Amino acid sequence: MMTYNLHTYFIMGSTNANLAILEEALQAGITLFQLREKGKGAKTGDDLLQFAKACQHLCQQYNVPFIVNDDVPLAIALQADGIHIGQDDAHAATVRKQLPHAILGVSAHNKKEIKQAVLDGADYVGIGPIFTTASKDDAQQPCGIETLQALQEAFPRVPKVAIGGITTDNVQAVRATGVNGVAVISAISAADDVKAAVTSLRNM
Ligand code: 3NM
Repeated sequence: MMTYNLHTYFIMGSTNANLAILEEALQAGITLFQLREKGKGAKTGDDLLQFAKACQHLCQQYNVPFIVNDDVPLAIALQADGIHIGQDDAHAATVRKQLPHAILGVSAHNKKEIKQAVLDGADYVGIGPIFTTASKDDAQQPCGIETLQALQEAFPRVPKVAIGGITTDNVQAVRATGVNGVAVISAISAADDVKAAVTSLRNM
């Protein structure tokens, strides 16, 4: 498995960003990237394959692992560095078998789901949404910093990335819980200045 760092994890798809934004974010020092191609107008088929390849190529240039959200066949076809799945996606233990050497991330919302993710072979868990998010249609209720803190204390050695509504204004409070990293879509993809946004998120 490729070594990876959850610290400043950028997630995007062609519906909320583009290759220029990804390259700027890579230049500014994101540590991990996830292609999450969802929502109205999402690419499919060969369009998706070509876009994914272009994202992967950029990530390789900056030595940042390339993770695919949800799409196991795409991750296999591209030999992606990792795959991230939610609770409603394919079963984590099955994905672990299909991609034995990939970084495997699993979204989890409570102690039970974290325990199961670890048993299934997850390398890290995504906890969220921490705050209200406009970037995920089917997001659960925000859990807040206190729940994140409690989950961190319950499983201090399980690598965790916090997600959902994280911005330069609240990232400090999120990092103070001791989680390994923060994952964002809009704080980078919708920033007026992508470089400044990544720099702030990294340094806070
Ligand atoms: N997953 P933004 S919240 C992709 O709760 C995703 O598991 C979430 O986007 C979860 O940084 C979310 O713009 C959206 O809030 C994150």
